[in-house]
Amino acid sequence: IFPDYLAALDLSLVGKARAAGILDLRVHDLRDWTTDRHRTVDDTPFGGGAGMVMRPDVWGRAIDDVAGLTTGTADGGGAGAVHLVVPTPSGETFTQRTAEALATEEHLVVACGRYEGIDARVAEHYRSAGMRVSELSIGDYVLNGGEVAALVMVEAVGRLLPGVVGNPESLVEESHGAAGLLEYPVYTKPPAWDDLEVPDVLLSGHHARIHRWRRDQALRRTAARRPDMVRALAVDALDRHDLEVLAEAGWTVVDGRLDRAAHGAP
Ligand code: JQB
Repeated sequence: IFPDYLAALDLSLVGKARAAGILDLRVHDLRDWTTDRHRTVDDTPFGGGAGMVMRPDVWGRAIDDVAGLTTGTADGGGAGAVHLVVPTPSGETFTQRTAEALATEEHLVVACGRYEGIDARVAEHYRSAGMRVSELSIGDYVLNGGEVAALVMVEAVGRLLPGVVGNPESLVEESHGAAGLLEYPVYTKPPAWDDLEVPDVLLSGHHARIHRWRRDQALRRTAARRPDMVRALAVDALDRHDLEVLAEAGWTVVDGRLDRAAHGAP
């Protein structure tokens, strides 16, 4: 019901991909599928409670049309040709893995709700019709509607499409990040800014030392910021030096898994 919220999709990388014909992206207004004078999309929740819920009948007409399920409309693949994505705070977490999976899909429909969300029968109905339906959350915080989540998902998925990110090497480097570490810190000119200098090793031209320094930094950052990622590391993919860096950062191997090193006496 807030199509203007998605105007940002005309800008940036995704906007360029659309202009280049790599991506066909359309924004719709749910109220186009209302039938009453007030263009109503919501009603009170059965069972009581605060707020309003979006009506399944309006959403059903909208999704049938947009997904091309109405006889005589485009696509022709039926429900199986479309993957319906529903941003919701109660969904499974949208991650880079989710983005990679969605990037292989031919046709995504993203249903942006408002109020207390969309009547649960909508997801149920399209699953029963053979459509893949993913109820996804972009993280553990509360938004007022699905539009911002849709922007996040479209950007994350769109940049994985061949030809969207200018330099495919940046995608390769990130998939190293998918090997389970945060990225190392980056620097550019000037080499001295106020009293802050770029670390000497990066100006040295010693590629092996630069590589080791960056890995150390990635390990230290991950150890300090993301204990969940440290615990998920495969210990046999770490070398002796990695384990030394992690030990300095307070992590030790216990029963083949990384764990926070014990402090002081028991
Ligand atoms: C309505 C949304 C998010 C879509 C994602 C995320 O539905 C609600 N339930 C409880 C509180 C607030 C709402 C409002 N709301 C549609 C809708 C919130 C998505 C959302 C989301 N994806 N937080 N909130 N990570």
